Amino acid sequence: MSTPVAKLEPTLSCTTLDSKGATWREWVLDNLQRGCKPQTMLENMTAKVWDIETAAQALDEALALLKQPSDWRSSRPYINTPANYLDCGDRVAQVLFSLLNPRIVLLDNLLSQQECDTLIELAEQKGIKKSSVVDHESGQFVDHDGRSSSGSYFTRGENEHVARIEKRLAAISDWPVTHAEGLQILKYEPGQEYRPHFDWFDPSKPGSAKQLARGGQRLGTFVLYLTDVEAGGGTIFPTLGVEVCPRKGAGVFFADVDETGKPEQKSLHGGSPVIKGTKIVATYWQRENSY
Ligand SMILES: O=C(O)CCC(=O)C(=O)O
Repeated sequence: MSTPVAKLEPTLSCTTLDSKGATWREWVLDNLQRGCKPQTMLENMTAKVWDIETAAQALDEALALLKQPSDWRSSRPYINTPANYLDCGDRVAQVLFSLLNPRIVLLDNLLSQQECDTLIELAEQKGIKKSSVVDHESGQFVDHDGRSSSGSYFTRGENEHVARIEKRLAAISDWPVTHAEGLQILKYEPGQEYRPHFDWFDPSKPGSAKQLARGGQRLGTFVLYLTDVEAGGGTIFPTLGVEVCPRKGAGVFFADVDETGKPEQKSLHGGSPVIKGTKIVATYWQRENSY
């Protein structure tokens, strides 16, 4: 027989666990005591009245109450924003916007103006070519109508400049620098865009196997803005109705997977057409495993 819920240390704060009433509290505690997996319970809870962050918090509170291990959350890059300024190790960025679910954080002053210019110069020295996309069926890089930008790739740690920026991004998102692809530079002239897409690889598509075999799933994305853009060129999240306007030195981070590690449907995003000016961004993708 399970321990009666009333006998569990009532002094522990369970604000979130209690927020949907006694029946939910009992359901959560009872199922955890029976050995149900928190991830499965999270799915059941979010299919009913809970939103994912609150449900996850309620599960954490219940696990603490039951003195059960609390390491059930999927491990993924995550930016904590306890204050409006974020110490990046070698500089301080300012938090301008933060969304919990899906996790999106907009940071200003992530790169200095000089760092942006140097990254562009280094990319131009390598050569900027028409961008491609990964074909879901074949796993090959192919041209695509939805992506009219041009770009260039750095390998991870290719030079000191790139390595310093990667180290900073890894530090603020608490994710190893080894678990990431090299920076990708994208350049958009007026009229060019990147239509809405997901950065995660769809495990059900044959072409994803090749991508997933090296480094596993993409878990988090940074888009770093290397230029100011006069009009257009925002990073759009159509499902959320959110648009991030480019600003030189700023960067947006978003999670590609949810709390349970599943592809985040709300991470649908794209680069809207540039109307006036030139938009140049650096994209940094963080992987599940060493890449
Ligand atoms: O250009 C942007 O704002 C977004 C870039 C993007 O969607 C990507 O690189 O996956």
